[in-house]
Amino acid sequence: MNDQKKGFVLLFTLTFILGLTALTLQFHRYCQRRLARIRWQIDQAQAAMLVRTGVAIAQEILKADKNNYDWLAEPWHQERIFQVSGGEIKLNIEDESGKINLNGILQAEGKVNTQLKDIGERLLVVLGLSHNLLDCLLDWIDEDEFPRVFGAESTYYRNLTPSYMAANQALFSAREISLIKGFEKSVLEGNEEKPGLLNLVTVVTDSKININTCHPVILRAMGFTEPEVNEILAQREIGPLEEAYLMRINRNVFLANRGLTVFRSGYFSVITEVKTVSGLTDKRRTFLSKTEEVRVIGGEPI
Ligand SMILES: [Ca+2]
Ligand SMILES: [Ca+2]
Repeated sequence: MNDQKKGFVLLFTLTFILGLTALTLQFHRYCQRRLARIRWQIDQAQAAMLVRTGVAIAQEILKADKNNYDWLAEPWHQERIFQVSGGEIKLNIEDESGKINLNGILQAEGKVNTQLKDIGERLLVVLGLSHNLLDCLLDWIDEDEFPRVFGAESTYYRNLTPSYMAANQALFSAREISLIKGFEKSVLEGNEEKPGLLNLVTVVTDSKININTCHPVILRAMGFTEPEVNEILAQREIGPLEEAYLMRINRNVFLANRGLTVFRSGYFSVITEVKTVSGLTDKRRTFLSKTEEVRVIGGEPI
């Protein structure tokens, strides 16, 4: 073989080796990406399994509560942390029946639940807002496109950027109210002095409010005065409330709200904060009904 041929073979071999190396590197990067994707999918599945485990534990905790009241000093309300083989689960159970059901204000065929509407309006006032804001909420939920005096329908929302339409149906989630005119972020999230509306309202209950667990501002919204609320809170530190006690505190207010007041809850939510062994985190709220058995009725990421 002459030198020219040898040079050609060497050049061909080098080019071949370089090409093969490039291909190998490309394949290696592809495998790494695939592996990362598979690891991510396994992590996601692991986190979902931890959430399901947490919810199942919460269901057992609530099933074990068989007394005729629900009160914040009961075991179901204690925060729990579990270390399991797939990671860590932090559990908190909240009482949805301690909140105001916004969907309940408007009943079938557009009929207004006046008792609940009164509570809703007074709640807005206690939070330092105008009670007229409720008109916007009712317009958002009601089927028609006729705005109430202080309300807003699609004509208003179509002029926003980005524009959208009024839902004209029951709220899917309490967070949906951020789309409604007047329900600004500060109203929803609150501040050091005032609780945020999002912590006080729900869309999943039968509209009955558990007076043993509701926030003090909801007691104010029912019509109890501030000194009366303080007395009720002191009593709730000692034990669950009773009808006779509330009649003594303020007979008229208790009777005015009696149809909506309960001492035992039918609806709860479980907040599961999970962390897989590889560090993936997930936080979600799962809604539970305890009206007959304890069953899952919905959920959302937080
Ligand atoms: Ca109980
Ligand atoms: Ca409407």
